[in-house]
Amino acid sequence: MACKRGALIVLEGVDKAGKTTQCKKLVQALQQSGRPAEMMRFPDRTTTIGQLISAYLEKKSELEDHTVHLLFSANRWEMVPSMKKKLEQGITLVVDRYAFSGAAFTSAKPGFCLDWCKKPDVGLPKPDLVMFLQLSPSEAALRGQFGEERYETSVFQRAVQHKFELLMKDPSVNWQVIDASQNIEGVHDNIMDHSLNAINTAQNQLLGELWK
Ligand code: NYM
Repeated sequence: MACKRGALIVLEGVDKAGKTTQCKKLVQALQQSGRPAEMMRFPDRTTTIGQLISAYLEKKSELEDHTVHLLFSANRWEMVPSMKKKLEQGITLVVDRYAFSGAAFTSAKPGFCLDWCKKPDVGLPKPDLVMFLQLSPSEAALRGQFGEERYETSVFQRAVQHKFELLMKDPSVNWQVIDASQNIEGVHDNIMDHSLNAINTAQNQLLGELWK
């Protein structure tokens, strides 16, 4: 019998919500419990496309807004063959940001509608679970200054939060909101519970297509 597929698990949220810390802890906990798991992140800055994106985020280059949006999407599509292969091998993928960040960040710019922003990512592997790490702007501010990269201002992050709220209204995606204001272990326990459920359910389901 073919082995059971892994689950595609995504963590989303505004900056400083603790996504990267929680992704690492989740992968470690899954591995320790004997479940094969690997972490991925978008943008993946290691590819040729990812390097263009990275230079843009670091303000070392300028890119037209539609162009960079399509590059973020292309950076996901270029990873699809290896993602599918790993999932088929029974590896659970824990992903730090995905198409939801893509749509939320670009549509927070003037002149972009959410619908256009979602289009390039239609048909990507559909996550079995998307956890949104919820943190109020005032709590995020307590976690220190924003960095120097593009988009790292509180005004822009509020606009992004609003776009995420619109995306979360879509019942075709398995959204779970996680209270990210708890301590690291509390947040982790919550994330682990949801992830174990998703892994069990995904085993018996085909991988879906996002927003299709
Ligand atoms: N970002 C991330 C986008 O604008 N579009 C996308 O599709 C993705 C995946 O890039 N501010 C933005 C969100 C972040 C930045 O930051 C990447 P980090 O710290 O590498 O997650």
